[in-house]
Amino acid sequence: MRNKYILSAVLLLTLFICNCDEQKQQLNVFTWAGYVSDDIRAGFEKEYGVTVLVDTYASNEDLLAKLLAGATGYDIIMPSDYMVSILIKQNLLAELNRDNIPNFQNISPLFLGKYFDIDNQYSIPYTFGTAGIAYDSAVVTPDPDSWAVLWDPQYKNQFSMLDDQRETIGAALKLLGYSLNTTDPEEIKAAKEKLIDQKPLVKQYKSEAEELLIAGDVVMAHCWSGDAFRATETRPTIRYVIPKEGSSQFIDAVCIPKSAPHKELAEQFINYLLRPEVNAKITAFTKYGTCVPTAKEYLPEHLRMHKFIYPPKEVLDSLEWLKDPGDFTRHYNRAWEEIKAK
Ligand code: N2P
Repeated sequence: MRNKYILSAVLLLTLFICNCDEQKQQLNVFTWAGYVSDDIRAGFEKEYGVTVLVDTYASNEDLLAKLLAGATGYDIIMPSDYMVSILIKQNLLAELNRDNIPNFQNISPLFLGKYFDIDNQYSIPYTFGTAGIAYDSAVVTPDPDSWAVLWDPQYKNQFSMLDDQRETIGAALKLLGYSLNTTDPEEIKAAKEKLIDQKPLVKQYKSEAEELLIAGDVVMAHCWSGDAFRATETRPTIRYVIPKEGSSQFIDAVCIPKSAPHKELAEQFINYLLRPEVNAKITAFTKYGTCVPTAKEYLPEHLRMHKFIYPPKEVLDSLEWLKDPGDFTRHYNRAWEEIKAK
């Protein structure tokens, strides 16, 4: 009799465990490469008893294309500023329930109320950074200070450009002295021609440029600040410059798509990311800036004020935010298609 009891207890327990396992929620994160580390993921999984799956994209336009094509499985996405505006306009984002995100109060006001989501109804800031040129100072001499170095034939096949239409057309626009957000078809045409001229020199268009730099596949890369910073850890001769003609700056945000299967869990994840000690891990891993001032207490000294993250004022003054060009986007799209097709 006693054995019978034990047996049924064991059976019940097994059923219970299996059932829990079946019900284990899965949080699907769609983000940039190198943005969510294993320990951030694992920390949340452990605490919430869920699974976190991370998938990556190379550009904001890739993310948009996926969502417009009807991808519905994602709970968390990380668009940049101008793409947040576009996704809001396309009605693709869910409104955030702040009751589930009490750590919202940890965010510095400096990163809130931006043009792309004035009341932060749909987005919270994740990181910030710039685009520029990473180069191996042991090979590329003298230290470049202009986008023009990416048109120098002596570096043929030794550098990469971002696989990102706004950034890469943006680099050519800046070299020509134009705005990143031009709506003048002539200026777009000039930038397109510049990039078509450059194409025979380019080894690869790749957004995960740190991989090429670390492997030594390129000695120079058009890339984002944090990725350059990460590359320096393996190759200390790598430096990063924001060209004198100016460049882009960005805030990458965390948003929840309207179609998210696990909205509340996604909000809990956002809240977790905003804990100072977790947010510090984001900066320590991504090498992009933190929007949570108290996270700095958990950061090693060299990451608190690093020049890759905090450029000097005169450099900051030369930076532009990418903006949604509205209907004019089709000119950027077409130029990019033509460049890639050449
Ligand atoms: C990180 C890419 C940074 C995203 N690998 C730039 N918005």
